[in-house]
Amino acid sequence: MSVTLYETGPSFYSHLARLTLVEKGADWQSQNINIGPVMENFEPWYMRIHPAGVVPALEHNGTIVTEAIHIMRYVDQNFDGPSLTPEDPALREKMDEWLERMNAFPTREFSYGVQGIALLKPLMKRSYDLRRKVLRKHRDKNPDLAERYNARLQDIDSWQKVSTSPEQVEALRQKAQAILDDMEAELAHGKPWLVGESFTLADIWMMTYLSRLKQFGMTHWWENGKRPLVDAYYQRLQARPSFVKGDVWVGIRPGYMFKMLAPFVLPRLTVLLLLVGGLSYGVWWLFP
Ligand SMILES: N[C@@H](CCC(=O)N[C@@H](CS)C(=O)NCC(=O)O)C(=O)O
Repeated sequence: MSVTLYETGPSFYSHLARLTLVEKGADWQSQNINIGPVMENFEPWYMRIHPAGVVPALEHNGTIVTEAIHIMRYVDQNFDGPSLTPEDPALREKMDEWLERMNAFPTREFSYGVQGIALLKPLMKRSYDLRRKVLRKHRDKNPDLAERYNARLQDIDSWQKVSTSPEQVEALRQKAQAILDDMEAELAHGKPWLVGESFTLADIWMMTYLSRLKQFGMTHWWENGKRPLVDAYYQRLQARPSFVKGDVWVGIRPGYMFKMLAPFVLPRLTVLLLLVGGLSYGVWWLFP
């Protein structure tokens, strides 16, 4: 059996796929796709695997599955290991409702929006512009993929529009907290997991969601008695072996970030140093 997950460490949606594979006890290979400024995800070979050029994508014996929510369900249904979907139809419906709701929450816009403060703002603007530049370059060289690249260009416009609008970002903050309120209410039923006695795909989503909020310094939304059931629930989630095995991120890792940025930054830095060196030599030669 061949199972490859195209993913990258810090990516929210990669976490969902990775954790599902880990919870199933699957054997799989990870292929890292650098979604940093080198934008490996926009390269034509990857756009042929994933039409939107995002991670994750799963390849299972020649079948490609994209979209984290589909990958989670696909892995749960097609792989050995404990079921991550409740047997009881009412509970299954509840799990599905949570999954759909979380999938509809624009994590990407929220993530860029809440980080889009002061110093980071110019960097983020540059990151959207860089994406457009790379997408146009690939589109012009690969006419067979033009539709995919154009769709992605439109997507970048709407991503930037939402995540740079203070009103829309504030609305997302409210929405993110409303999710926590409903989680707290759900957990008040006294069950250990979100939809009952057994751990499901919905819990995998929450493990990822709460960790992302932690990464953004938002644990005060549930700690110190603010939402005590969510607090205890997150502790149970963190105690699962998959939390470590699935490599859940709860903060920025400078070493990893350096590796992600290096293929973009180092060649440019080398050219810059050579130019400065050449120029200095020229000045010294002309005006000894
Ligand atoms: N709807 C997609 C979203 C995937 C997504 O947004 N992935 C992000 C990383 S978390 C990505 O690849 N971003 C790179 C980019 O958009 O350029 C899914 O559920 O899989």
